[in-house]
Amino acid sequence: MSITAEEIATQPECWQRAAALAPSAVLPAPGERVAVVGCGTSWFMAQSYAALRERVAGQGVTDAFAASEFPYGRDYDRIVAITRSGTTTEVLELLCRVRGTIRTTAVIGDPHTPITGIADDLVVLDFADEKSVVQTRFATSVLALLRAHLGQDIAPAVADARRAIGEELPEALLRAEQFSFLGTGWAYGIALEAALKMREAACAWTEAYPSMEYRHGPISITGPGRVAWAFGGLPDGLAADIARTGGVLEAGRLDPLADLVRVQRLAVAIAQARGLDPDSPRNLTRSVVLP
Ligand code: F1P
Repeated sequence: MSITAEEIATQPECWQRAAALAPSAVLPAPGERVAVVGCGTSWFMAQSYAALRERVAGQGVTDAFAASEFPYGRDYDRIVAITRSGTTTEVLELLCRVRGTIRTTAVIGDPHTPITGIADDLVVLDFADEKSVVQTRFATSVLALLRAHLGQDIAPAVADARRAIGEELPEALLRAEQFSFLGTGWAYGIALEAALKMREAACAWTEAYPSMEYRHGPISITGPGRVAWAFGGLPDGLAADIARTGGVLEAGRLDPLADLVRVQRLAVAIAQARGLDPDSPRNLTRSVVLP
């Protein structure tokens, strides 16, 4: 079994441990104006959290940015930086630049990295850190923590994750040529992460869109042997539109975070079927550290 697959299987326990940190974690209070930043997978978790905090929990303005695209000069009360490694150059540069002007909280996996001396507050999820280059359990544990901190009960998601780990993956998904991942609200960040996971681990052809944007062009890609995978339900009429393309519709019955676990497993399975090693993804390193 690959290390990635082993780490994927530990997610239900990791999510429970992460959620248990919520009461003591230094994270945004209701009403704060917040920017959430990260790179790659961490940026997508930032997008999901931003949508949940502002639009579901009603806790105030919450924007998400790739660390390299942060709009300096905006008036935020706090920046939350998500970074497993604590070494990603763009994140460190951003935190250094705003130091002393905006309060910063770093949610990290490795507590022995430079970020610990730069961020004002730390939330350490070292139990969810990974040997794998490709992120799975750290990212989802961060979102479990943040959801719990917003007052969500993550027990149903944990139960769904157990199902996601135990269930067989459908043959039609294992054989598919292309995947379009869809989601609305916080599930859009999950769709983006699903697409990235499949690219990183399996070099698969994937795309991701807000569900209602999919009709505005991307649906032209879907057809026989190709998959449209919706997280957290489908807007009215979209299932029929996908059926007309002849493509395979995968409409999640699980919590979107747990459905992402199925995508992670699928990425590992497809990588192995293609003779790739999911523990050594092509052209990737654990973090991007620029000179
Ligand atoms: C972020 C990240 C990963 C990606 C790649 C490079 O790392 O972009 O999401 O898979 O391996 O690094 P981090 O800042 O969360 O450590």
